[in-house]
Order: sequence, then structure tokens, then C-alpha cells
Amino acid sequence: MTDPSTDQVLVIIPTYQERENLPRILDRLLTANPQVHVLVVDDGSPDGTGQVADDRAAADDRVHVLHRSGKQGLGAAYIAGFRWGLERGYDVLVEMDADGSHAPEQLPRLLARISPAGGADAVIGSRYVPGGRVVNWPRHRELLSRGGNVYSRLALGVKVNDITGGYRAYRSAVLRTLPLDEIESHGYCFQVDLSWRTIRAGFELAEVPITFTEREIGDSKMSGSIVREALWKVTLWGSRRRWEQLRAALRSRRS
Ligand SMILES: Nc1nc2c(ncn2[C@@H]2O[C@H](COP(=O)(O)OP(=O)(O)OP(=O)(O)O)[C@@H](O)[C@H]2O)c(=O)[nH]1
Ligand SMILES: [Mg+2]
Repeated sequence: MTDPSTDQVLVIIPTYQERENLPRILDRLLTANPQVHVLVVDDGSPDGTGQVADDRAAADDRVHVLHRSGKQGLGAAYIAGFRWGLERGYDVLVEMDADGSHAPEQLPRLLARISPAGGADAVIGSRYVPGGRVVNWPRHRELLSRGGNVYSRLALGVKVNDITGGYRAYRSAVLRTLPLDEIESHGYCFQVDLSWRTIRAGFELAEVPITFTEREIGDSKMSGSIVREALWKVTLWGSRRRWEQLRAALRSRRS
């Protein structure tokens, strides 16, 4: 693999109603990381975010845009973005929010961890490892996030501290291996789903500390249904895992 800190990195930014945030995040990203390419995946935002993205793409060869017909969820937007990047041969695919929560200036940390020298197959920019921080998040949001992470860790038996975190980088080999067609999760659950599949497929999923900052402009798309989806699916996957463990234990007793 070529060195992802200098070559063939695609940063995927899903957008819905981010007209004001998009130019800022693109400026920050391409100033701090001039070598990367960007794919904005816009779900037909009524506020004209897609047009803002098109204007940038016309002026800068590094910026690309994928337009989708309507709001189909964060997970579906990323899957479409991964496919686009894999078809074009990028080595590393990065997930980054448009709202400024994921600092583009910290991207080199993630890339260093999955460089050939860094060793991991995928990396999460983590709020909950030593050195990680959350800035300006309301207390109830942090509690929900921390609680969701503890629950997921226990249910799935994985040692990931920020399994719901959405600032990530994947080696293309990971995404080529995973059955992207089968992934239907939205919101936070999409991040847990992808982590769980990455680990179960035998890849190393690492974490590096990041500073996560609450969005200053625009509205969050978080909703009760996103939380409920994560809760029931993690519970289902955790129960299946325990059932598989039980069956394996019974089989080895019999033999
Ligand atoms: N294309 C697309 N992008 C989306 C969709 N839902 C959210 N996004 C984008 O995904 C990113 C994360 O969404 P946020 O609303 O910030 O949600 P969040 O970060 O999970 O929640 P907060 O912590 O409250 O900000 C942002 O760039 C959104 O514009 C969607 O249905 N389609
Ligand atoms: Mg956000």
C-alpha cells in the first residue's frame, strides 16, 4: 500500500442541510491536508448544500459530489460514498461529519495509525481514550453517548471505547471484504454495525484520541428513532453472540 498520509485518501462528507458548514469544513480540510480528495454525499438538501458542493467541485479538482434523491440516512450515504471511492481505487476512505465536530487538523493522526508503519486496518478517532475530549456537548448528550458505548462494549464483548464515533478511516481492503449490500443501519448504529463487522472479519480496529466539538451552526439530525435502532440492534447482535458461544461450548462438551 502507498503511504496514505500523502496519497490516495478520500474523505467522505455526508451532508443534509449543511449549507453554512460545508465551505468551512472544506476550507479547513484542504488547508490542513492538501493532498486528500473529498467526496460530498448530499441527499438533496432543500437548503442548497448540493449546489454549494457543486460550485466547489467546479473550482477544485480535489472535490467531488454525489447527489442522492432524498434523505436516506447517514449509513446509506456512506455506503454510496464507499462504493464511489472503491470503484476509483482510493487506498483509504475516511468518514467525517460536515458540522465541524471532527477536526480536519487531526486527520493525520488517524492516517498515521493505518499507514503501513501504523499497522491497523481501520481506526476510530476516539473521544473516550486517554487524550480524547468532548467540547461543548450538553451533559445529557455525553451521558447518552458514554452509556451507549458501555452497553455496546458489554453486549458485543469488544474492547472499543468509542464504537459509536463517526470520525474514522478504513483501508480499502476492509471495505472490499465487508458485505456492503447487507448493511442497512442508519445513524450511530451504522458506526457500531461497521465496527462489529470489521472486528468479526478479523481486521484490527484501532483508536486514536480526538477532540470532538459540538456543532455551532445548523441542526443535529439525531433523533429518538436513531437511538432506538442502535439499542435494539446491539441487543440482538449481543444475544446472537452469546447464543453462538453457548452452542460452541455445548458442542465441545459433547466431543
Ligand atoms: N447525506 C446525508 N447526510 C446526513 C444524513 N443525516 C445526517 N447527515 C450528515 O451526517 C453528519 C452527522 O450528522 P449530525 O446531524 O451532525 O448528527 P450527529 O453528529 O450524529 O449528531 P450530533 O452529535 O447531534 O451532531 C452531518 O454532516 C450531517 O449533515 C442523511 O440522511 N443523509
Ligand atoms: Mg454532528
